[in-house]
Amino acid sequence: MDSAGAPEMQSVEVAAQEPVSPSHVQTSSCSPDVTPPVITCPATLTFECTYSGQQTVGELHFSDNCGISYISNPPHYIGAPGTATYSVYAQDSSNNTTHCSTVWKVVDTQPPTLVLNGSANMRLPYGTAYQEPGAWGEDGCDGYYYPWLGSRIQVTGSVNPQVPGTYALTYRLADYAGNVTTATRWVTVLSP
Ligand SMILES: [Ca+2]
Ligand SMILES: [Ca+2]
Repeated sequence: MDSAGAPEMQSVEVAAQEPVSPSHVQTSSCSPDVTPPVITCPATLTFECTYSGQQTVGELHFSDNCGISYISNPPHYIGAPGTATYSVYAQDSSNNTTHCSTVWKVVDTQPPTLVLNGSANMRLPYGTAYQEPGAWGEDGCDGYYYPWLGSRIQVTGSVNPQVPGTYALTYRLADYAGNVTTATRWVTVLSP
């Protein structure tokens, strides 16, 4: 048994504790039972990052000559991209244990959401200074950008209220994984 994994056993409430079907039990070798369970994990799992999310290994294959008493399959946080190895372990009714390991890859492949405050098509009276209404964003992995709006959303372009015409302002928001979303605001300076 992996001592580092022991505390996580307390939070398990998954399919792991399903009873073992009678076909898996051979009672003739159960006194005493010295054979640990057999358990198979997926070698690698890939999850899309969700900033508040958790996952378990999912469907496991396990058996024992006498009967499984416990499978640990605690949920793990998938709120940040990265790679980690997690163990699942099984215990039989005679306290023999065995474990298997899965490499978890958490990825962020989804671009953020970017929403403009105010209209995307503004009309500005001639000679009136342009007031930037701003924008906000959020990302399924990184969470909400609002508190750090100024540092995360880049705006390029400018408006000259002394020169009638239509100007494009481009907003760009990148999540920490580098996925990018852009939006454009059109500002028309009216003729005097
Ligand atoms: Ca056994
Ligand atoms: Ca993302």
